[in-house]
Amino acid sequence: MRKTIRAGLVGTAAAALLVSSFTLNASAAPEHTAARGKPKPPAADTLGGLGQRAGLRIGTAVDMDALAADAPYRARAAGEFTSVTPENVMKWEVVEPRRGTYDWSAADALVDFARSNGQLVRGHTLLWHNQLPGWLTDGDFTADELRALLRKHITDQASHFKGRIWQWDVVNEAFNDDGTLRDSIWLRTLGPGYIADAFRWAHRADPRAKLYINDYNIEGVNAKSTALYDLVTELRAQGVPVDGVGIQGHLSVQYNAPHDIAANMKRFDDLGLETAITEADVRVPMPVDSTDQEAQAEGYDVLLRGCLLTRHCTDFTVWGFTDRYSWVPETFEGEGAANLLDENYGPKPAYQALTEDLKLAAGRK
Ligand code: 9MR
Repeated sequence: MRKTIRAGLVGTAAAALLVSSFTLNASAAPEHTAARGKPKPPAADTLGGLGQRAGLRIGTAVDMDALAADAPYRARAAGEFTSVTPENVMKWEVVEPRRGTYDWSAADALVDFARSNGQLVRGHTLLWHNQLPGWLTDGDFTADELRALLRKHITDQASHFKGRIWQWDVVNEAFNDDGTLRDSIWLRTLGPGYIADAFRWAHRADPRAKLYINDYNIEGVNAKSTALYDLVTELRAQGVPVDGVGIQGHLSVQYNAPHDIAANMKRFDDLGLETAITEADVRVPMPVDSTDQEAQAEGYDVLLRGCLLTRHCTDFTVWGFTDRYSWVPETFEGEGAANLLDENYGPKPAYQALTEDLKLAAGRK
């Protein structure tokens, strides 16, 4: 199966597209941020090193508890990737556990880690319906009060990290799968204009950060991705500072891989927007067998190739890199093993698949 896919890629117009997209991707990383780190080139045979040759950042979500406690995790996070995303520590409930009292310590630690390893940071996330502090969700705020709180949160957080964040996931998961806007505290109280406001506030606080809208189940062309497309078209027409679309990429081998991802990403690219794969993982029913692992490799491969075939796809981030630490088993009963490396850091076929894709891409640059 995988051989067929690869042969298809090489043998079609896709190969020609690869050549042009890699040249352009090379200019996608912001020089101002990269130059300020202590750039330490990643080893040539790592995902990050291969990605660099292909003109693309390869990132991971980072679990700060694992980073503190587990030396092999730390070494891999530092050495394999060229961008990082905090898995949890930039979320509102973590940074402002009590109203008016900020705790940036864990998030600052990640930014420092990234800087010392020459990595860029994807900030995640300024506005979400989940992981909000209790004082906010339990508070009985008027619309004016809530709007002021949101504005302050976005302004304070983006200002705190000003100049140190490459891309912000400004708005996360605003849509339902049917393309309607999600019923959240924000939509209910502030109306749909909260999305444009969030981008404007973030841009004012950190004008050089690239501002993304991020969601799941928008890999292929469907009702949700089309609604998001319509929204960003409108926002751009109104001059709202939205720079990119983040496609999370949480897949399961129980569903078809999104083979139309490149066509979907192209329509955002054609609007002049950047794109990124921001949270890739591919879960499997447990216990895992080799067929599942091949299907998993195909899932990762489809996601990465979507990015490689898209001119301004800037980054491919996995949501964790080892099965030792993953959100999946707690959320999907009976599923797991969603990452590139097993619990003992052994590479799976999916890791190999990404390596091959990047080598092909780098060789064509
Ligand atoms: O991986 C995160 C997990 O540790 C948290 O418990 C969870 C809480 O909702 O959020 C997970 O990360 C999510 C991300 O922030 C947004 N997209 C979906 C991710 C997986 O749920």
